[in-house]
Order: sequence, then structure tokens, then C-alpha cells
Amino acid sequence: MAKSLEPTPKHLYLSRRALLSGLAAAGSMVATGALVHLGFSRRRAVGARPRVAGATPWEDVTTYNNFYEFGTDKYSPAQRAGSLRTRPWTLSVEGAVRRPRVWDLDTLLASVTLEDRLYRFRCVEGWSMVIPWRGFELGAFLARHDPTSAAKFVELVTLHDPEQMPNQRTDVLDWPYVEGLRIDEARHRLAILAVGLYGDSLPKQNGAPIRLVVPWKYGFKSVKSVVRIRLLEERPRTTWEAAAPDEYGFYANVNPAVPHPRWSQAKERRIGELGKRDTVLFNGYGDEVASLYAGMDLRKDF
Ligand SMILES: Nc1nc2c(c(=O)[nH]1)N[C@H]1C(S)=C(S)[C@@H](COP(=O)(O)O)O[C@H]1N2
Ligand SMILES: [Mo]
Repeated sequence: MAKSLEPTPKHLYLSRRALLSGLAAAGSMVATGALVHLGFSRRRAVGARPRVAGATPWEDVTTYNNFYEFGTDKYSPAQRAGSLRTRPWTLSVEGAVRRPRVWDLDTLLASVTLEDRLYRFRCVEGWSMVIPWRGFELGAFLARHDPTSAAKFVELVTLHDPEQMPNQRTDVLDWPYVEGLRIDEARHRLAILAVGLYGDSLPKQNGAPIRLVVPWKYGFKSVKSVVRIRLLEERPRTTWEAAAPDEYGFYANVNPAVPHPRWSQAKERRIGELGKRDTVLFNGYGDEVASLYAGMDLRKDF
């Protein structure tokens, strides 16, 4: 492998060897979204960046972001998200549950087992990445709060604090940012709450300290810096639906056959690659998630 020929400090080489053993497997598991143990090293030398075979470079994952609370261009979040305070952090789980709870995030993290998963990620704008997330399953977490039979939908809400999130002083979106899933989507094992990436903590620009990842849906469903999860009988009104209902639907499943009104969704540019790839229905996770949508007209419920 050419990579191992690069001059590398010895401690990094050792950790890289550990990485490589996990990573050959990881690359092939992108297709299935299977759980992978990537074997990251916990520490890295200053200036050295972790690598994961098959994943988009760490530099791109952490500098090319959408996080409108810090500005609407891709580079503002990495430059401006420093004002976000991620500790102490509370996450409230409420609504149609028998056991509502306001979690201190560190208490929550001490009670879950984190997994590393390499997921494809497709933004509605036409670019894509492959990201090694660290997190835990949303469905299992919701179950701990004992949802009632009235729990048909899940709403997830970002922090609303213009002092920490300066672009909330503008009206580019209705704040706070709100996303939602149907309860069966939220319970699907591929849907995770992420608290890290590349085997490390979550950079603020990527939605620290906790954000949703739903790999078969467009990226905007992946609400960042979540403070509230509410189980609801009615479908929540999501931020992007409210902003442009003809352009952004509630489901937002990746679908090359349903164009955005202003552009095609047939192809995507994988960040770091030249040329374009074909976009795949459900972002390639159809074997696992298509049954959620049996009998639905995906052109109508886009
Ligand atoms: N709160 C909040 N969450 C958000 C957004 C946002 O602007 N605000 N942008 C969404 C969009 S459009 C995308 S593509 C992803 C980007 O996640 P990333 O920066 O980690 O790649 O975050 C999503 N979550
Ligand atoms: Mo996006």
C-alpha cells in the first residue's frame, strides 16, 4: 500500500497499522452500513490527521459544512462555531413517553456503548462524503424512555441561543432548526445519534456535542447540536419544509428519480473526487430501509 511508504513518526505508524487492519474491512462495509470497529488511535500528533480508507478526508469533513446557525456558506461553520459551548449540555427527551428525562450529556454518554460506523452522506445540494461517525442507535435510546402508543413521530431540535449561534440573529431560517422522523424510521438501526467522528469527539462545526445521522436521507435531516427530542402523535413541521415546502419534503429520502424543483438529483460530486457519481435510491441503503416505504408514492412523499 502506497500510504505506508509515507514518512511517518513511529507512534503514528503503530496506530496507523491498527487502523489499517480495521479499515480494509471498513471500506467494504460502506455499502451495508454494518457496524465496524475501526480501531482508531485515541491520540494523534499535533498536525497529523487521521485517515480512514474509503472515507472523505478529515480536513474536508470538518471544513466543508452546512450549519446555518454560523453562516450560510460552507466555510463559516469551521471558522465561527468556536462560540458554541458544548459543556455543560442537556438533552431533554419528552412528549409521548412514560419516562421523560432531561439528560446531562456526560451522564447520558456514560450510559451508552459507542460504535464507529462508516456511512455515506448525501447533501440535497448534490455533494456527498463518506464519514466515520461515532455514536449510538437512536431507536434503543428512545426505547429507554418508554414511548406510549401515541408516539408516531419524533421531533429533534437544535439549541436556540443567538449569543452562541450568531447567525440566529438573521432570519435566513426559522429558529430553532427542527427536524423530524416517523417513529419507525427513528427506530431503524441505521439511524444514530452521533457524538464523534474519525474516532474522536465531534467538532463543533459538525454539530457538537450531539447530532442526528440518518444515512438514507438527505443531509439536512441530520439536525445538529440537539437539545430536545420530542415524541409526537402529529408530524412535526420541519425547518426546511417551513422554508420551502415545494423543495424540501418531510421524508427527504435520497432519490435520483425525484429531482429537486431547481436541479436534478441524479448525480453527486463525492468531495475529493473528480467527476460525478450516480446517486443511488436511499443512498444505497435500500436493502435495509426500502420496506419502511412499501406502498408509498415517493414522488408525492418526497
Ligand atoms: N442545526 C442545523 N443542523 C443542520 C444544518 C443546519 O444548518 N443547522 N444543516 C444540515 C445540512 S443541509 C447538512 S448537509 C448537514 C451537514 O452536516 P456536516 O456539516 O456534518 O457534513 O447538516 C444538517 N444539519
Ligand atoms: Mo445539506
